[in-house]
Amino acid sequence: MRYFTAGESHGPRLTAIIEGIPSGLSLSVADINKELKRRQKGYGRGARMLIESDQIEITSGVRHGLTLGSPITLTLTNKDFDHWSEVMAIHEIDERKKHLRQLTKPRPGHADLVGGMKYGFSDLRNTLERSSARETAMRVAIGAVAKRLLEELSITVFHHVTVFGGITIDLSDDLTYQEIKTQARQSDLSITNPDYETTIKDHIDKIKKKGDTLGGVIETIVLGAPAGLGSYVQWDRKLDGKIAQAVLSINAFKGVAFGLGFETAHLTGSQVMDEIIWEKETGYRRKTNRLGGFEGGMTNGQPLIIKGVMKPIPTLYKPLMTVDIDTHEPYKASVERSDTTALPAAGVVMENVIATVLATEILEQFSSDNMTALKKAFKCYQDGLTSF
Ligand code: EPS
Repeated sequence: MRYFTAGESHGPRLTAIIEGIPSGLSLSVADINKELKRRQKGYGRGARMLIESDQIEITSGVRHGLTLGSPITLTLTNKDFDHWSEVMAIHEIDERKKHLRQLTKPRPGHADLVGGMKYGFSDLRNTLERSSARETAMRVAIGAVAKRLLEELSITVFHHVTVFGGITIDLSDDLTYQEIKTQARQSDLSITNPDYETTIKDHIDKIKKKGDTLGGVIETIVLGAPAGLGSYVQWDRKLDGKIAQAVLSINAFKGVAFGLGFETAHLTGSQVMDEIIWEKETGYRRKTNRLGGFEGGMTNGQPLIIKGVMKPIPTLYKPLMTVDIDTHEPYKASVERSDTTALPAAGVVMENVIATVLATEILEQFSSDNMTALKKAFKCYQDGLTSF
């Protein structure tokens, strides 16, 4: 399975082509739209989300509700393009209008300056438009297709926010995975403890008034992944490495960790490893899951626990200092309409990029042209694990 995304934030539309999904997977516009809708929610977003109501169009690869095994084309219209049709016109425009929404004061922390230096732009909007997190809408759409495939194999992916703008959410030890999933989904902060809702929302409101932004930590959990996805035999086949790359490719993500992650630096080996047990019905299991479901770059059959840290959004209404690229004079950075925080939305993106990596890995390991063959190969492999 492979894919590409294309499209600028305020351009006419976003597009993706996915190749390698087997035939016979049930897939509808509604399957994708429900994920897109989740990404648009969340407390702290800016006005853009009031303009967009993302609705996918599938223009190839699906017939009568089932995939054909041929490339799947997805398109998403940017409604906001109606307000940007001249600024983002594909055709030549009047020289006098080229300054419309021109960006010459790069925002620290964004791709603006380096992108401009690298591609030789006098208008940094040329960088901003593609580096914008708008692109993640399409990665969620692709992930929704991947999730459909994973669902057929009884693998589920969900997330919750564990640190919101510096506030750590105490997680009750008694919460089941199902409760984590449903509680986070009910919360517009993606948190599992309602006691924190008011405090965090007040915090977001205060930060917004100050013209500043917030980041945090998101934990994504995968249930149902069998042992042995990925491989230790070559560096680039390690699945935790592939997931780390995908998570770090999400706009504003600065770190990723598995299980106890960075905490392991403060612990001894006996406090970190997961003891092995065996039972006839289930085969091998672990007493604990401190390593987050990975050993030797392979899944070990435990739930996958993946944490990602998102920096605060770099577009600030109270801007930091920068340098104007026309004059080289110090200036306040450009102020673009933006969000105070997009942490809950980023959680949906994180779920979906991880789902995409897992689906890709499964299709590599159990290469199948149709879903019946895939399910059979997958089941046979799982049976082999239980009887090992
Ligand atoms: C973004 C800036 C804002 C966000 C945008 C990401 O867009 P605008 O400049 O149009 O207000 O709303 O996110 C989305 C459009 C989206 O769909 O998530 C940025 O600079 O990254």
